[in-house]
Amino acid sequence: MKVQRFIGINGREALGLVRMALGPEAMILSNRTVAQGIEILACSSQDFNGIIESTEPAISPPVLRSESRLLPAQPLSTLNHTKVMPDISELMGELKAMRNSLESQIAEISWAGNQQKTPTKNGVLRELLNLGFSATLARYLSDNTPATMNLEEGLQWSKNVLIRNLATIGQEDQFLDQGGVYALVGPTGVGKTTTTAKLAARYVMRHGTKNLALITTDGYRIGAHEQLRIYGKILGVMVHSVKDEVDLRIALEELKSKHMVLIDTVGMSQRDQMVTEQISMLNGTKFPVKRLLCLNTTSNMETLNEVVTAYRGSGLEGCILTKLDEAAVLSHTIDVVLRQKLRLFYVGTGQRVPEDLAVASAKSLVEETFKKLDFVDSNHFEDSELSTLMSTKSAREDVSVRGIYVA
Ligand SMILES: Nc1nc2c(ncn2[C@@H]2O[C@H](COP(=O)(O)OP(=O)(O)O)[C@@H](O)[C@H]2O)c(=O)[nH]1
Ligand SMILES: [Mg+2]
Repeated sequence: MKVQRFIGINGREALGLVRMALGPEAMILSNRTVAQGIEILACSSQDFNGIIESTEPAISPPVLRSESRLLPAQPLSTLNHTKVMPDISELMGELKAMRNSLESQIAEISWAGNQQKTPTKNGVLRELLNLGFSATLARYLSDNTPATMNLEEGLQWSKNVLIRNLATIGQEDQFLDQGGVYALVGPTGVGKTTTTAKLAARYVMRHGTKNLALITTDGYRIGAHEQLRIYGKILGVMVHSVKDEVDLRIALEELKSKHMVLIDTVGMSQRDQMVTEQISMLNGTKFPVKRLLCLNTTSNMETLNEVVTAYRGSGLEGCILTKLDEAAVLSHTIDVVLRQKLRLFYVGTGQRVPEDLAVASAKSLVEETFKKLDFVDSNHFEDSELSTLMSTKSAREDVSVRGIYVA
């Protein structure tokens, strides 16, 4: 039997790799959480059938012949002068692997048993996974789906839970009329400058140019200042450039009479050490700078999670979702925003300034996500695959769903 090992960053990806290599009939032998994600051991169905057939005679005691392939079944004491010195750490490793595998299999069996009794929960889980939600959130919602509901009601219930738990600003006046100092932060190219210009234009339409100021900290890239300066010129709002914390303090002191100050920051990868420095620069002034994280909705879930974790610092005021017009799915973003408990301010729906910006609506975002329910692609899960996916440790032990209210 040719057993192959597949590792994916999550269960979905690992299963996808198995299917791609061994086809839809592949036999999953074990699955467990490893440092890189989820590991699945699998073989093709032909190989598996082969081994079943070849081991059938083993019901009667095997005849031990020296040339036989069954030789390893011999008791250790009869092995020809082979000195067996088991390495203790190797043994411990194997025991641990066996324990993990057993734990997974027991979880798989008990999970499958429970799900058979509750087909609605099973259906909700399958559809949420197919929509692209994380195993953790899908499982949490399906576990809590009232057992009396049918599938349609269960999915509607899940939708309502998601809508209720997504925090938004609701009305735009909560942001534009209250004013304050806001900095748009996030990785390069997510749309910080464009969104700053969109917000500035919205403010000007409501309150005029007099009480608005724009600041840019993007002094690294050639022409980066220019981008915001051009928008500022069109709007008739002055743009101030700052290099460091001292500059920022001076600028904010000068602009303290302004009702709204929008800061466009330099973009940097979430893996860059400078993110921490940027956060402390923004927190270092006596004027409270509220940070709004721009999240690119075309990114995958792992990247979004990493971005939020890196940019969170001592606390984000909220987030702005960008590039909704380019995103094939929104489940990833909703999942991360919900589990990371971020408040949604706006959504960017295109490149046009200022038209392509809307106040975030939890209902529209969730409705849009569920429109893909009938969408069947290569990632579509079958019921038979769910128990494997849901028995992995990562799906069982994640605590990030704890604050989500289902009542
Ligand atoms: N399709 C689309 N493009 C956007 C959106 N927001 C920004 N962009 C584009 O993304 C690119 C990078 O935007 P920019 O504001 O310079 O990103 P920054 O590096 O974060 O400041 C530009 O080409 C923008 O026009 C959006 O909501 N939808
Ligand atoms: Mg920029």
